[in-house]
Amino acid sequence: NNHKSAVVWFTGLSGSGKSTISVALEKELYQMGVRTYRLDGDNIRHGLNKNLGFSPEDRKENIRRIGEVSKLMVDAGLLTLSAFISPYREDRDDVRSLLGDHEFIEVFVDASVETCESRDPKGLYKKARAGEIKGFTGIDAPYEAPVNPEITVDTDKQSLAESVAEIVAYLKGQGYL
Ligand code: GGZ
Repeated sequence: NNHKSAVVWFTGLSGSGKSTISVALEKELYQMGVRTYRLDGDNIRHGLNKNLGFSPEDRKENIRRIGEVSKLMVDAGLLTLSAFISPYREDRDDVRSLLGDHEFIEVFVDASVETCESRDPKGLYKKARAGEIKGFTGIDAPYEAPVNPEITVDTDKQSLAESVAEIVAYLKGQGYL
């Protein structure tokens, strides 16, 4: 199938739904015959970036390397799905500059801290509240929401299927698919 390669960059709080949406989107794209690669904490923070933690400097370097890897994936012709908190606007904008506007599609996965905290699939918010994790995004570390993302999905209100459909519609409308 013919598609333009680009990176779909998911940003949002822990528990906002970035991974869930990127997995469901990848399934849908596979059905359409689109060649994809998904980058997330599981294949990046346990490998390439296992020497990095969650200080502002380490998050910056995490996102910088992921940006470079995303660029390689895009050069290889893949529709690349990258799902990281990426809390700093400047770091995301650096990736945008590296890729170029037409190859960087920013998806703001919007959900309130309250919603994410109530989901708390890994119990990390609970630990952060208890002071067992310091510098947790949304609790005692910042999250800078995108100002002008290509796409916003509101997972407080939208279902998973609705969020995926919104992204697919954007990709079709802009000629990526
Ligand atoms: C935020 C943390 C932290 C701190 C560990 N702050 O829900 P998760 O577990 O699976 O997603 C979070 C993941 C964030 O890694 P990223 O590479 O996406 O972060 S960043 O873009 O900011 O570099 C969470 C877990 O790692 N985690 N400690 N202090 N999330």
